[in-house]
Amino acid sequence: MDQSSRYADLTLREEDLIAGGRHILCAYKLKPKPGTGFLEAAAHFAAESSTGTNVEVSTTDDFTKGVDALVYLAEEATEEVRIAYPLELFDRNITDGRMMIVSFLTLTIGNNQGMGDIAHAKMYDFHVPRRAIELFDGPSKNITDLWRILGRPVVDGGYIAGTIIKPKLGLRPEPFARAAYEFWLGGDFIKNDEPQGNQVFAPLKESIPLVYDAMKRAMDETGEAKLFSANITADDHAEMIARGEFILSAFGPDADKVAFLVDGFVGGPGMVTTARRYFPRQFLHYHRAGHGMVTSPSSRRGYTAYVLAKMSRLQGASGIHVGTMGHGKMEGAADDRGIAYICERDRFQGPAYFQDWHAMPATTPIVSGGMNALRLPGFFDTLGHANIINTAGGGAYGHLDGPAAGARSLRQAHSCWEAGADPVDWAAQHREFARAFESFPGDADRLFPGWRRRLGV
Ligand code: RUB
Repeated sequence: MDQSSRYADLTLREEDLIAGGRHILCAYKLKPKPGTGFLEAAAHFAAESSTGTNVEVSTTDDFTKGVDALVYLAEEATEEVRIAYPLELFDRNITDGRMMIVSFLTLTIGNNQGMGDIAHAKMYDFHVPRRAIELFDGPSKNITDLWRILGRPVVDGGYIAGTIIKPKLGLRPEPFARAAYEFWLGGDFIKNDEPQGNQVFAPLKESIPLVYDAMKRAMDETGEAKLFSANITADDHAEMIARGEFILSAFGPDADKVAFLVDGFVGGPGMVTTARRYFPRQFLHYHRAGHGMVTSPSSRRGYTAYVLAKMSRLQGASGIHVGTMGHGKMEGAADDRGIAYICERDRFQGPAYFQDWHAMPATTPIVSGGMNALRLPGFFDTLGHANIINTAGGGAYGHLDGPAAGARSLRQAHSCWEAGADPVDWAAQHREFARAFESFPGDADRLFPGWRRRLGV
């Protein structure tokens, strides 16, 4: 059944929809299955994503038609489909009238993902009007709060050198805490790797007090504040809260130095909001393991990493992983910069829509995945600044001289970039950075040919 007479209105102008402020707009790349017309498929997609189904139903009335999602742009040659969703369609909390990302997803990227007449469709951008921004929690904390704790300027406070405790799994509480202590001697921020929680060989109630002890010793020795991002991911929100409360009480007077890590993609929006609402005074660290199954450019379904990051800011992530823009081990390229910019800027022109955040606080880009000191200067060039949290697991624990040296090599890489210096010249004057060349010789050969001769290695 062709529903385009009801679910498409190509006379609607995007600038009017944005100025009206009554719709969420979504941009997709969509391909119908053979035998279905492009506009027909797009209209069916909009119907399934709002008030309709594949047939007319007798219960539809005039009010219903007033909240239809409408295709307002359909361009077969570019597979471009844009849909306007009236704000009224989206579910609201009974407790406080606020909007929820789960409802946004259920409608805009829900049943429409499995339709028989659609070969594939992927959302690559969306626009939220000011009213919707008012109705989402947004971040309560971000890098500004971490800079304050670290005693830095609260504007442009700079690079936060971090790591992920490695190995990913298999450390018992004492070696785990020792690994944390050693990194903190040279760096700022440590996160649990995302599978680390309450394994039988490393019970959380044993590990966390030892980690706090390690933090205190490292703070005493360095005279610097330190930060720990503790994983509270769990299926059950009561378990998340129990973990969070235990961790806060274990860190006692230094609980402000604790962030909570949640695996927001596999755990879903409910998990993120549990952390955001129950622990609004902690930095909410959104880890996105698993996202590649939908966000990868090889996937023609789901949504992009840009969309994921933008949703995370609405939900209230203090920071989210934004990839490494082609410099690390995970999939990515230089034009992924927008993933960081939509999180951190007040306004940004995305791939389809210009978004004004109307002063919603920023979400901090977290840069992670295969990073080490040698890769950082190039990364900062690509991003254009260094106001990020970087977690380098292998890049710290894989340093030949151990994690404290690994951490220092990261800081030296940052100061090299800040000084605009040639990295090999910088290495000649900075031992830990130089030893990073020997620790990661494959990267050194690729990025800095001739380094062995110049450093006399
Ligand atoms: C990093 C690591 C992180 C990834 C996730 O370890 O395993 O979980 O960063 O990817 P290492 P992303 O530093 O040893 O590579 O940050 O792209 O979501």
